[in-house]
Amino acid sequence: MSLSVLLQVDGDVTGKRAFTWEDLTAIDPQWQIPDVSQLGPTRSGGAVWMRGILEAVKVCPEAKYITLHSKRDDFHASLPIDAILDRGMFIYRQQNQPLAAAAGGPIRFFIRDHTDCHNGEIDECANVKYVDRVEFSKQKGFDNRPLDDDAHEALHQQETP
Ligand SMILES: Nc1nc2c(c(=O)[nH]1)N[C@H]1C(S)=C(S)[C@@H](COP(=O)(O)O)O[C@H]1N2
Ligand SMILES: [Mo]
Repeated sequence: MSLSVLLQVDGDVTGKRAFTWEDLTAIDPQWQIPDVSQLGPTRSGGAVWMRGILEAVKVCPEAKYITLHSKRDDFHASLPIDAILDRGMFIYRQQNQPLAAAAGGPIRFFIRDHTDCHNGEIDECANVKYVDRVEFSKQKGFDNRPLDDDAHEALHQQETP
């Protein structure tokens, strides 16, 4: 197991932190989801609820948005915390291994009961893959999800399997 940082968490938090894979596994069991396929048949692996991360970094009460950043392919989504507090999770493991890139790993954000692509703010497009940084802020942060069908189609064309 490596000690490399997988997830940087910053912004309006009092406990800015960098998480290794081991740090994620050490988050309190009450926030761990051993098998996400129990929540929805389309996903597999183990996750940690977003709330566990919020607690670990002590998010400021003024923070209203969570922005999920993927440097790997420059993809970003910014979402209202309240709307997803009980639905957002970070999928980070396959049994005792880090999540594979083919599954959006090492860390993939996932929202239970999301809507279809561009059907509201909490849509399938917000399930950001390869998340390496999470930022909390008072105002909405950077978001470059595709806005229409053409932009969406172009994005999927450039995605590497
Ligand atoms: N990093 C990253 N995450 C991403 C995307 C992307 O291009 N890059 N596409 C988004 C879009 S538009 C959708 S619909 C879903 C698709 O998830 P899937 O490939 O697991 O079906 O991932 C989202 N997460
Ligand atoms: Mo999408």
